[in-house]
Amino acid sequence: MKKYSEVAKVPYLGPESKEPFAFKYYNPDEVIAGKKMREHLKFALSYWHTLGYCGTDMFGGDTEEKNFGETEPMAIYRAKADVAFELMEKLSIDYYCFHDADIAPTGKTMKETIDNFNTMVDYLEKKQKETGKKVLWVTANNFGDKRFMAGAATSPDSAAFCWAAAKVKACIDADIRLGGTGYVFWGGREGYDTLINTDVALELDNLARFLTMARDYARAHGYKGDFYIEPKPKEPTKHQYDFDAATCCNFLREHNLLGDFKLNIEANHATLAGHTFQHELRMARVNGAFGSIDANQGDPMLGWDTDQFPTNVYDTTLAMYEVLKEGGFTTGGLNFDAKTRRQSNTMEDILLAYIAGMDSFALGLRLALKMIEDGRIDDFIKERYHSYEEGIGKRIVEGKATLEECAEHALSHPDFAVASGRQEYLESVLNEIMFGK
Ligand code: XUL
Ligand code: CO
Repeated sequence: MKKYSEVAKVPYLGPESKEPFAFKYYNPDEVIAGKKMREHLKFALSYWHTLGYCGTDMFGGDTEEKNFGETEPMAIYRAKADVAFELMEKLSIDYYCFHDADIAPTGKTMKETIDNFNTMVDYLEKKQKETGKKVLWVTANNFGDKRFMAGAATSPDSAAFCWAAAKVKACIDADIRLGGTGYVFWGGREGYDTLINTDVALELDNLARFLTMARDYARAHGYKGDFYIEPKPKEPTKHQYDFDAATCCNFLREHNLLGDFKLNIEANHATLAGHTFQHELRMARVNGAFGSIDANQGDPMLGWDTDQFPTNVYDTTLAMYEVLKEGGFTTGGLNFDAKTRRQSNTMEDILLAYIAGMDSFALGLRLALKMIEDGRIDDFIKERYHSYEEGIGKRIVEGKATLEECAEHALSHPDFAVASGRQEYLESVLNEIMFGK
């Protein structure tokens, strides 16, 4: 197998190819359904996993090294940026996403940390100009530092709330400078471990106050993009307030934030909440809150966030079906919030993991288009609800029918049988679409 340094740019060689460092399904400039694949998919590199994570787990330390030959802190972070852009180039990835803490070293004081951050934002801006790569979204790491051990916006200590505000302000400034179209809030420790020490009502109201302040600051400074909440039910806290898509939408609606705020749906967070990835995407869509995707997958045998590169093509197909039904991404895209396994500890593995994830979504896109063109599934759903297109059903949907009228309908009409849902048949149709010739 080739070395990382020997791979200049990963080519598209098609499904017949056996070359490991080649795309089999992702052909970035191929136009399908009126758009280039790179525009349908809007892939993004996650800075934290790709340039930060070194294989540590609960029972053991690093298995790889990501200082890229440097020893001085700022030089290390410049080297990480160089490798990020090199990887995007090799992989034909157009976007990247980062936390403040991913791109620059933490200083001794908040001021020094923000100065380091701004110096690295300058560096990234220069690299963007040289390469044409873009920021998909920025976020603040308001969960790693011990000051956030009890939360950031939902901390019992207002000093932590303000510390978080300083970091979000710097990140919004960076997002605006770098031309990002999204800003993410993942409530890493916005939740609780036990109710016997927690004022839930105050914490939730403070979370809304924090998001409102951030929105108002960003809009006043010319930010035109979307804000996204990223739902996750648990980990690191026992219970996180942004449990799932439906919970987040209710919270955003209650606090008049829906519209400015949408959702960033992560596959592994969906499964931790006891939902499918497609369910979370659908819930975001029906609430008018579909924004962006953190592409990864969990392990059904493990109850934590394993952040694996997505390779389950059923999931990527049904996810891309939701994206296509939504009319595609606007501000959002597919960010690989995914890391290589602890034992996949080389730079070659990072390339191979991205190729696997990108190809799985590219194949998902091709198959989702096939599903829509085939039409049997959409037609079945339409037909299943046809009783709402005429008579009493139509009056119900139009909001004209009363309870008395519906009751009268039941009394004055013959008995009826609900038609079969045909689940097994439809599953076989999906298999035929996915695996048939
Ligand atoms: C954590 C997670 C984060 C967010 C950004 O589970 O998904 O990486 O995407 O803070
Ligand atoms: Co995520």
